Amino acid sequence: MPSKITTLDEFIIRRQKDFSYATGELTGLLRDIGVAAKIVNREVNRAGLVNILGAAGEENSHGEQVQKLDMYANDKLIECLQNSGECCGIASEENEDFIVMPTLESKNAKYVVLFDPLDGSSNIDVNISVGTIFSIYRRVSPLDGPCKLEDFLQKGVEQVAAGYIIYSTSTILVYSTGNGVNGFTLDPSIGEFCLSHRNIQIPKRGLDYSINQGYYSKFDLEMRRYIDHCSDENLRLRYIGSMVSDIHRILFIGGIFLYPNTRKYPQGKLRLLYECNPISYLVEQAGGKAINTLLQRILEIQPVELHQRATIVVGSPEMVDEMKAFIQKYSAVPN
Ligand code: AHM
Ligand code: MG
Repeated sequence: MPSKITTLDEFIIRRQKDFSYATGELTGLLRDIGVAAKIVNREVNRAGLVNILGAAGEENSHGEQVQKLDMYANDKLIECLQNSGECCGIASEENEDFIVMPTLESKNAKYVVLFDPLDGSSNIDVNISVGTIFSIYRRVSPLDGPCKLEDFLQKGVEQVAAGYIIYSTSTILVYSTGNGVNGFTLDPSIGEFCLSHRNIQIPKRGLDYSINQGYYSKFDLEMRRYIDHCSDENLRLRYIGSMVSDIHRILFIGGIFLYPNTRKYPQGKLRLLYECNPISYLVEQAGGKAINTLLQRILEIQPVELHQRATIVVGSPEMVDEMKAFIQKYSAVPN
């Protein structure tokens, strides 16, 4: 007899009961994100029809302006989160400043949501998987006023939920509320995310390393030594150039992902709030580790600005520890 399907909505409602203080707001937010993900998924799947439907910046056959997909995803997420009034503010990689949500009289929204609407979006034109990354915090400013910058500049350890959606051969939503990591695959025939990967555990080590090795000569000595070591160990280099996709693979079969400082990006390229923190939270929840190249735990870095960048070394715990030893041995920076 086939086992009963659990939809994302059923799962989050069931999980809500695990939190004695839960009021349903967080549940509502996760559902909003699930709805936005379905809309973005539809559009990502139609991206190949761009010649028929019109390229970004042009008019389509209906005489409407066609948006770039990352801006489209950004708008849809904001729209879905705004409709339910469950959050008091939003910060997006695509917006310079944070957005204060109009407060609904009936609600005293106490969460802020941060996201990268379409990570790796340069890959869309060549049909390579991309993703949406999100992160949720409880506000720290007084409930009776608009949200403030300090609500967004919280350490990653304060996240109450984080996750991503990968738009690939199938569309999968992976999230955690601090009690393990679960994955839900979108069944297009019924339009529902269904529980498909329960309690994801990252293997202690894997056979792959993931880094843009094209920048080898621009990396610091310890990074070059580590890459040489990976090669000596016959590890497989796997780098998609779409962080969500690389992390998704690592969560299931193990491995390590690195985006260190380069000459072009002395602080690293990836954003602390929209990319590094939510991914690090998920990986830690699955039993992995995440540090920067100064050996600080990513989730303990105090953010000072919304679009702050960070270096990152994340993945299977034993591999991150091994990388750490290379930094300790070869880095010119005392740590
Ligand atoms: P984006 O947010 O502008 O898409 O940039 C983030 C992406 C990551 O998904 C990916 O890991 C990285 O940039 C690739 O950068 P690079 O081309 O320098 O290797
Ligand atoms: Mg991004």
